[in-house]
Amino acid sequence: MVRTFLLALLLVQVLWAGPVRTRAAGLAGPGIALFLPEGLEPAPSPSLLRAPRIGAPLPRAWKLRPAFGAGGGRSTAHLDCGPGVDLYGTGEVTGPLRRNGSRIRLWNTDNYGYGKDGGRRLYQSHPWVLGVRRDGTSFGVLFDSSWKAELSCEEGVTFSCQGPAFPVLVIERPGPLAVLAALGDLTGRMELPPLWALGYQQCRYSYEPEARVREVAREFRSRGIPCDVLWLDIDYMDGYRVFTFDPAKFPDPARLNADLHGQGFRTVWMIDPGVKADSGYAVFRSGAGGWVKTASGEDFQGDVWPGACVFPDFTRPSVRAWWAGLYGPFLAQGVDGVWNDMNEPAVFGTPDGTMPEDNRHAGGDGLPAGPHRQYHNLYGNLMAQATREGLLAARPGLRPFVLSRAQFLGGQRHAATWTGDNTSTERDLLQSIPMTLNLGLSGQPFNGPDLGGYAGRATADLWARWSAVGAFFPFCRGHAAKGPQDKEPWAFGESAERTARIALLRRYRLLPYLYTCFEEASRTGVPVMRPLFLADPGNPALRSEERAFMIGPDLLVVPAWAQDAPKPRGAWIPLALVEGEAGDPLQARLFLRAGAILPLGPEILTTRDAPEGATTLLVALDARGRATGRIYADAGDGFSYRTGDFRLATYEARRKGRGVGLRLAVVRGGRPPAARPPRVVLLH
Ligand code: NBV
Repeated sequence: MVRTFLLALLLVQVLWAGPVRTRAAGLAGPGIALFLPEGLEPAPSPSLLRAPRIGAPLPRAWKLRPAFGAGGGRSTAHLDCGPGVDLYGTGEVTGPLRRNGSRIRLWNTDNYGYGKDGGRRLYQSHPWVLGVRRDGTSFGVLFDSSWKAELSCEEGVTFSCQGPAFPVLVIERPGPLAVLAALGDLTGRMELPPLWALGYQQCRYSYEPEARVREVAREFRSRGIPCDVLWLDIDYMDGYRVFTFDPAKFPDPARLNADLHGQGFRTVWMIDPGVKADSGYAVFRSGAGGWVKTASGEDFQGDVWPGACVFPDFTRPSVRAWWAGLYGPFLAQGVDGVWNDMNEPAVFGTPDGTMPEDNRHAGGDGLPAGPHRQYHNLYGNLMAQATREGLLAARPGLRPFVLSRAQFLGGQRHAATWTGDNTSTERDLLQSIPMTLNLGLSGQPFNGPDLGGYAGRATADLWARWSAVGAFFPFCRGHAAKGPQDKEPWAFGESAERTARIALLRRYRLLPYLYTCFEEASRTGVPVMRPLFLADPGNPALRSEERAFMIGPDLLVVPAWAQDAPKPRGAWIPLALVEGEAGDPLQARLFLRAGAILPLGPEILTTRDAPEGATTLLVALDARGRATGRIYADAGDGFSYRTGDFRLATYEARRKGRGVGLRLAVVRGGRPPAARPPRVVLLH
């Protein structure tokens, strides 16, 4: 009923909007069309790396052309995609993988338990749709506007925003992977993360005081459960003042970090955007003049954790530089990574949980001054950008790791992300897979949900099943809300603990492959975690599969509850990686594509102990008795890889009698191979 009403409302909006002529249309690159409506003011793009320009006329046969409209304070664009098209992307969304028939709101929202607005608006906005036709040929549509908007995949694709006219880009490619690579060209790619960020991460709201953090660290090591990162949530701060430490609960953060480093852990600490309005607080004093303003020009104040707060105006280059500078002394405490939360921005006690839409941002460096309605969706992105720049300035020799809750299309350039405050329910376990997949199909490869569910109580069974499959998500972090229930791997009894240990050991064995997939994503923009249809775009039976998924091109992950899932074309060979996995009914089934070579490492508890490259190459020969595989290795951190200090090796295997012969076919990069060559194991 409500849905029908809202659909009618959207249609009315679109119909009321009178047509607007396309002022110019042409090719901005091979297979990339740019459409500019009448009335478009020149403005920098919120998500593109470079302003696109029309360089050649649009081919006559070009099919997908937006119809622009305007009226009632809205600007719209509608594309008729033709019959038989499957739609994906649209960013961080609840609901099915296949987006046909869905409608979302692009207005970054702190959405606890995905309860607000039926979860149709979450923490991030991606005005982007990927379309796959029956024959597998594909297109992408990018609506280049950050204004408050709605995106509908109900009848074709419609974007309707409460802002001025905007450009539309349409990418045409022979398949969906090529569309995603083009999206990466346009909006930028994730920078290669440090290897440690691919390990398992354990979080809680909040581990406090520091003795509790040490206890969690000890448990991981004594129980032999892999873990690389411990997270410090908001309660480490002194009265929730960002860039401070509670003197009683965390008297010596540098010592704590050093001790954890000694045990092979890294730490990530939270920094929120709200700065306590407190004249005795150095960050408040030093940021004076840089806060977001009300419509009447005062500093806007809103309540968050510390009470009354001001909010840095991250649209201003000088404010981003000031914010970046705050990280120097903070990181000097041995902090490894930073977590930006609440940056939609969330503001308590307001009608919509954020600041007024007519608040003012000053802009700068080409960004025009504008109302919050224009910059709301970019706020988290600009904050993450400043954070990343701060980490880089403080430690120019190390790869920054930043996690940001709010983001916008192109946000992968600055930070990884997670899907916010999900719940410990079957619903959120199941939908965490299509959510992670659709973020990957929207340009963000480094993401995942709170494993086990954040809010509410988890049963041992739900938590164990989630860890069994979550071990394969690109961002792999267990987290839990404040409250009575602990959700560490040992909190649910022996059997769930065993399931988590096996699942995480599998992940750690797969690190050489996972790192190779991350490197590819950072270079080309293709996702790490992929829906099955990317491996076989011509097969319509795969288009809605949202239980089973792939890691990279070769590894198929079938959750225990999805044994009937279809498989992409070709033969798929079952894999065993860790002792005990076959006897655990909750483990996902893993399959290697026949024709692939999978690089593996040993069972380890932290990436600090990871040998470089692979210790084993698992070979799955195809029907012709051949297989190929690639493995990327470098120093695991730092930037020497940019000047050739890496090794990207392509191996080729061939059947030889009853065994297999392996050949190093191509090597890129100047890094020498590991001293010990990998063991070659033929899969049958
Ligand atoms: O900082 C506390 C939490 C955090 O644990 C969670 O991951 C974020 O999504 N944060 C939200 C603020 C309040 C949550 C109720």
